[in-house]
Amino acid sequence: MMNQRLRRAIPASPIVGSIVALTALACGPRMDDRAVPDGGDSRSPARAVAVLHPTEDQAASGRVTFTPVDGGIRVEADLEGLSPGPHGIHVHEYGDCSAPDGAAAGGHFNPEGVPHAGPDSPVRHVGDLGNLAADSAGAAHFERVDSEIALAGPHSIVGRAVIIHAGADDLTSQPSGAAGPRVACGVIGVAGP
Ligand SMILES: [Cu+2]
Ligand SMILES: [Zn+2]
Repeated sequence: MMNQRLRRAIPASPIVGSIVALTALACGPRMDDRAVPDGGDSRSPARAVAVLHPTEDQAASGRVTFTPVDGGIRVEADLEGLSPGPHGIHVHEYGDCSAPDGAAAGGHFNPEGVPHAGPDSPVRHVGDLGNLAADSAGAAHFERVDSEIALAGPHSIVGRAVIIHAGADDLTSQPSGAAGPRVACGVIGVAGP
């Protein structure tokens, strides 16, 4: 309205025309608000979190956080309700924990299409985080700085799922380390401050 009135009042002024054009630019979408061409999001959240719930007939639950640090993403997991010993921990492809056995989360997150391996192997699934160790009470704390996973771009784990397995990941068997059934599942989302 205001712009139209200005144009009518001073129809020949190039200065007003420039101001109108600049105002339109300033009010339009900013570059960093636009989605990147691959449909992802160029902005990295400050932190991501997954709250893990037990699959059917299981008791494992906990929380995993993902925080950007020098050298990668710090992964910190705290679980309880596990059987004592090692348990495979992976990021799986889909953020879907709806199936009773956790199967809807799909296979390991593997955007590069490479074989399964251990977390320190130079070639591995992005989702291959190895094993965490539960104590005699069934509690586990896991911590690792990982250089493959990311919170933005093609290796982004946001919107996917963390799965904990009944057994150990042997870090070699294909396609998923023979870690056994899925005992806990949690969707990875953007964490609050
Ligand atoms: Cu897994
Ligand atoms: Zn894998």
